[in-house]
Amino acid sequence: MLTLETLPTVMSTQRAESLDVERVREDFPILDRQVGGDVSNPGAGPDDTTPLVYLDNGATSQTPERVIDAISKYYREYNANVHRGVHHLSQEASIAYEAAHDRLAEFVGAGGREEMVFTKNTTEAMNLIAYSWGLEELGPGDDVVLTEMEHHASLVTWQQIAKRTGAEVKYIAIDDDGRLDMDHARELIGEDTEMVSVVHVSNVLGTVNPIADLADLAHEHDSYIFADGAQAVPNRPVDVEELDVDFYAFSGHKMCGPTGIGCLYGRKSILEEIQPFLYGGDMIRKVTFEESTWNELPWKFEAGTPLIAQGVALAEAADYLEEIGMERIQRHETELADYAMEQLEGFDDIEIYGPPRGEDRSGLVSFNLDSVHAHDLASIMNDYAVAIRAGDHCTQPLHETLGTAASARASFYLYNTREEVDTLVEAIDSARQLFA
Ligand code: C6P
Repeated sequence: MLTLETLPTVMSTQRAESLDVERVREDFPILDRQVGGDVSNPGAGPDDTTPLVYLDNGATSQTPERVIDAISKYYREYNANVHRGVHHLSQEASIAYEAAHDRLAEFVGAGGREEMVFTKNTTEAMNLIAYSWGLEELGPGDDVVLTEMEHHASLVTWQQIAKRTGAEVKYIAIDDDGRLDMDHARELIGEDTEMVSVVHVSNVLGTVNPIADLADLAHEHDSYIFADGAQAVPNRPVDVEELDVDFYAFSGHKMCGPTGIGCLYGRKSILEEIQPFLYGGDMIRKVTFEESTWNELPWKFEAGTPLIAQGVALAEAADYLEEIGMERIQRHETELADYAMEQLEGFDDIEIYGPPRGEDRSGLVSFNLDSVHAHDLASIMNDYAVAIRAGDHCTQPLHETLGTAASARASFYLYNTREEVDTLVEAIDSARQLFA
């Protein structure tokens, strides 16, 4: 019998259970694809003969059947605009859309739907706060503290807002292993700091940053903190209240959801105070020829017809991931990255970026092979039907710090296997021999 005494043991046994990858793979129709033929006509064609090995999950993840079904069900059964009609379909769509906010709020530990704004993606969430809060509040003498490992979504946005307001952007340095230099963080975050904007998990280094410690530092100096969770929410449990952040952003398309939707968590007391980002329908309460007042949260920040199909599908994705278990996904992904690193470390002409194997790092590996440009390497990988990403990964300043213009990156997710890592390593070895 399950008693209070045995419950923790049962739960920890469940947590320890590994993920049944073959079972998970059945949920993703695209993983059956073969590739290699003509690319001008998207979809499987007769010349596609090599089984796909998809290792570009940091760019976008694949979509399980039940999320695809949720999109299809919306369009087949209750497609209507929300908050605008008393007719049956509009009511169904409104209820589902609002419930999707509740679901995503719960998924990341937010207080409720008032704290969960749907945006186009992480980038738009970042711009929303930068424009709504930053343009109003920042001025000469104020600092915005970022890190050297920020994605352009954060770096370019704050850089531009700083130029327009006279504020200064400062960057916390990284050490040789790609971790944040926390002494430098303590030096930079001070009385003049108004915003600390930091990536939770680096999309290049795999570093998992100490967000709660940075939040403490920021709050000690009456600064806000914004964490970019684009590479964190898909693959680890995230609780914004535990992290004690003021803002937190992530994208649906990296967590088994559709493209075109992202989420912004914002502390209710702040969202209530700041101005809207976009103006128009649905975000207003009362409009006269002279004045307008704003709708309640979160609709104040969702102008125009919102992302209805995407919202309900993203809620389905959250259900899917949680049923599998975020801790289990995190462990699986980390094990794959570990296994890949272990093998790549065996080649002395490969440089791997980020913290050493075995540390808390996410399930991606960025690297360079001495003799081969990252783009050429990705192109050879493609001949093996292995999808990886090459380039600066929207982190040009970080790559400058790393002393390279580009890197290759394999990023793993819940449906990847050790055999796929073996294929990756074999393909890299072939590239080496080709260019030797
Ligand atoms: N990184 C990658 O391949 P959007 O494009 O708005 O959904 O996400 C932007 C973004 C913000 N922060 C981090 C840490 C990210 O990794 C990304 C997206 C993709 O690494 C595309 S550049």
